[in-house]
Amino acid sequence: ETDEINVCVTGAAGQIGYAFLPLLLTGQCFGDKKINLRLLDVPQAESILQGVELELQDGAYPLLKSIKTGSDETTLFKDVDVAVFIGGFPRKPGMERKDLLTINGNIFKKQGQALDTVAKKNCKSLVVANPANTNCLILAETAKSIPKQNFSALTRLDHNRAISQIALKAGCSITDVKNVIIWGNHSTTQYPDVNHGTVLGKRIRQFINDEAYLNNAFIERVQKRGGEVLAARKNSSVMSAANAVKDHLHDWYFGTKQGEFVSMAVYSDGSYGVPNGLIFSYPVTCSNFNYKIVQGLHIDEFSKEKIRITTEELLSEKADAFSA
Ligand code: NAX
Repeated sequence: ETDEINVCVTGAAGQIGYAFLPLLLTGQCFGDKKINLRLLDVPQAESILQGVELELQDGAYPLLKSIKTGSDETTLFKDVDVAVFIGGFPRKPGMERKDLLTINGNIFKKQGQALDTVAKKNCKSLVVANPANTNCLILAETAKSIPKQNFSALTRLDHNRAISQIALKAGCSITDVKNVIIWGNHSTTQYPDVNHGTVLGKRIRQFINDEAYLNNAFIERVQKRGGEVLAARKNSSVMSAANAVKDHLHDWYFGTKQGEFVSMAVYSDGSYGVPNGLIFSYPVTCSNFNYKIVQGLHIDEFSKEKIRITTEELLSEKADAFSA
């Protein structure tokens, strides 16, 4: 156990990267570990990356031990402990989902090969770039020498959105709300589930006492929150996404609190009837940079149907991505 950690951020010239790096470098993910930072982006973004590097110097972060920037995965993934995959190809107007899956699939195959070859074998990966679950699956399937449990995709933003909506509705503070779950895909088919959560120690359904809201408006609002932000801000969710990346890494590394769980999209092991080999958002507990899928939760018929819908979508994304 050294006091340094090698972290690579891809898409580091982009928006989420810009908002995330200050959180990383002020110790909010890995405490007071010194960070050897690697920033990867495409060659066309080289000058922007250099600009980011200048600002990182000007931040005078005591935790920033070294910086490398560039567009070559094999150089930048060398000996990494943690890789955060924010870089990807955005959906353009008129583009089919399948084309998006194929383009990003190729990016994640290339990066998976590099990770497989040069990263540490216990390297942990977090995929943010969309379609996040399927990109992560391709990465995990390509980087075969790294255990599947080391790969995750971000659904923490959805999880945080769900907690926040419940806190607003209940008129209580964020820390009073515990154990909401995001199941499935980071997309509008995700299922935000309140059945196992509490507000001030009382079941969410009892505390809020509004079935119509919890079964409809709440779910839809969380599923479509990205669109709501986009419409209002005329730009995507960046600040909140970066914050969720920080929360995901922090809790994975330092662990979740006793009796509490968070949502992470991870390699499915058949839990809750989800087929093996999907990157699926589950309730997890963490300790020491490991997670466990929470077992034994009772899933009612309403929830089963919601979980089935998001599973179907992930299966079809997988079929499209792997048919290319
Ligand atoms: P930006 O377009 O600002 O940044 C993306 C960056 O990735 C660009 O600098 C681009 O040059 C770079 N890039 C493209 N291909 C690359 C490659 N092969 N290797 C390295 N870098 C590459 O997007 P931003 O707003 O930062 O969003 C980044 C990604 O996060 C998008 O895919 C977005 O859809 C996804 N999101 C995922 C969320 C989640 O909860 N999982 C929420 C927020 C966000 O929508």
